[in-house]
Amino acid sequence: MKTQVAIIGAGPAGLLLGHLLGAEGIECVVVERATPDYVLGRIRAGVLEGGTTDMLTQLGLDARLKAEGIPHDGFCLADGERLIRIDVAALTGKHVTVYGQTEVTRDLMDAAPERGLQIIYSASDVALHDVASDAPYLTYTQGGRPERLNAQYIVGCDGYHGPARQAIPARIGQVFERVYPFGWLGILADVPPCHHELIYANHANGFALASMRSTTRSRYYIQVPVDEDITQWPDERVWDELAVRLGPEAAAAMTRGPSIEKSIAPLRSFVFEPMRYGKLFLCGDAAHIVPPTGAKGLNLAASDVAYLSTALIAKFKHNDNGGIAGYSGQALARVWKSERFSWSLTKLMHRFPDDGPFERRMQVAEMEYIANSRAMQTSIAENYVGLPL
Ligand code: FAS
Ligand code: PHB
Repeated sequence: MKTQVAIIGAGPAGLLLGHLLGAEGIECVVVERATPDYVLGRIRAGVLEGGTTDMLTQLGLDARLKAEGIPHDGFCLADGERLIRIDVAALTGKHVTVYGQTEVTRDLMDAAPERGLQIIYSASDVALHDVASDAPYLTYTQGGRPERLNAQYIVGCDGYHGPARQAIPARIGQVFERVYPFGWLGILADVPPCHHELIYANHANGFALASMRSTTRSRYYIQVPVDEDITQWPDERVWDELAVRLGPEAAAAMTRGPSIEKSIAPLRSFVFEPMRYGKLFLCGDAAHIVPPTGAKGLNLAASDVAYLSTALIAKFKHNDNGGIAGYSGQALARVWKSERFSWSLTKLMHRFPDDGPFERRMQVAEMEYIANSRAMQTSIAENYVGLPL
C-alpha cells in the first residue's frame, strides 16, 4: 500500500492531522495499534484552548463542541482560606472550553469514513523504516498478516510510549525531563460539579482539582504519592479528601456519587528534540509531555499539528520546503513556553515531599503576589487560554 503521509496513532494529534491534510486533498493513512473502543475509553484532557477549538471549527467538526462544550471565562486558585479567581476573559478577551478529549476524539473518528480518512485499527508491531531516505515506510501486522505502507512522509502521533521517537538515532536526539514525586488520582462521576468553574487547590495534604465534563458529569483529581495503591482509595475516601482539600465552600456544594472511572496518572515534564528527522516528524505526546496542571497536553498536540499541517500543505501544493525545514524549531518554541507554564503552576499548587518551610513561604508569597497583581494574573491568564501560534 502507498500514501503521501503515513500517520502513526489515532489520538487527537493523528486524527486532527489526518483531517487537516485530507481537507486539502493530501492522502493520509492513520495506523493505530488499538481498537476504536479502546482509544475512546481513555479519560484524559478536558480543557480546550481557543486555538484547538478553532481547528475543529475550520474542519467543520464543531457541531457537538458548540452544542455541548462549556465556555469558561475564568478559573480559581485556592490556598487555604484564599480563593483567587483568574478572570481570563477580562484579562485576555479570550476563554477556554470544557469539552472532554474523549468527545474530541469521537468527533474526529466519526467523521473519518465520510471524509475518506483511512484509519487502520488494531495494527500491531508497527515499525518505521528508512525514515532518513526518500522512501520511508511502515510495516505492521493486521489480522495476523504482515503489511507494508510506503509514504513520502511519516508522522509519529503515537504518544509517549510509541515507536516513532525511538526511530530517531540517539546521537541526534536530546531528552529533557523532570519526573515529579507524585501523581494525580482522578475520578469521573455523574454528579453535578461543585463549582461552575475549575478550582485548583493547594492544601497541606496536597493538590486537588475540581473540574467537569458537563453540568452533570464531574472530574476531580487529588495529588497522591507516585507509587500509591489505588485500591487504598475507595470512593468515600476520595470524596472525604476532596472535601478537605477544596475547602469548606466547595465541600458544602459537592455532590458525591459512585466513580465511573478512577485512575492514577504520573506527572512528568518531558521534551525530545528535534521533532523532525529526515522524513519523520513527531507531534504531541510522542515528543513532549507536560504535567496536566496547566491543561496543556492536548492543546500542545493540536498546535504541533497546526504547524505541521501548514508545512506539509505548502510542500505538497507549492513544493515549498520552508515550513518543513522550520517545523521542529517552530513547534519547540511553543512547547517550551507551555512546559514552563505547566511546571510553574505545578510548583505553585503542589506539596513536594522534599520542600521545607522556605519553599512553602515562596508558594504563599507567590499567591499573595498573584492576588494583588493584575500583571501576574494577566500572565497566568494568557498562558492558560493559549499563547498565540
Ligand atoms: P495520545 O497518547 O492521545 O495518542 C497516541 C495514539 O497512538 C494512541 O491512540 C495509541 O494507542 C497510539 N499508539 C501508541 N503506540 C502505538 C504503536 N506502537 N502503533 C500504533 N499506534 C500506537 N492533558 C490535559 O490537558 N489534562 C488531563 O487531565 C490529562 N490527563 C492525562 C492523563 C493521562 C493518563 C495521559 C497519558 C495524558 C493526559 N493528558 C492530559 C495529556 C493528554 O491529553 C495528551 O497530551 C494527549 O492525549 C496527546 O495526544 P496525542 O499526542 O495524540 O497522543
Ligand atoms: C480535566 O478536566 O481533566 C483537567 C482540567 C484541567 C487540568 C487538568 C485536567 O489542568
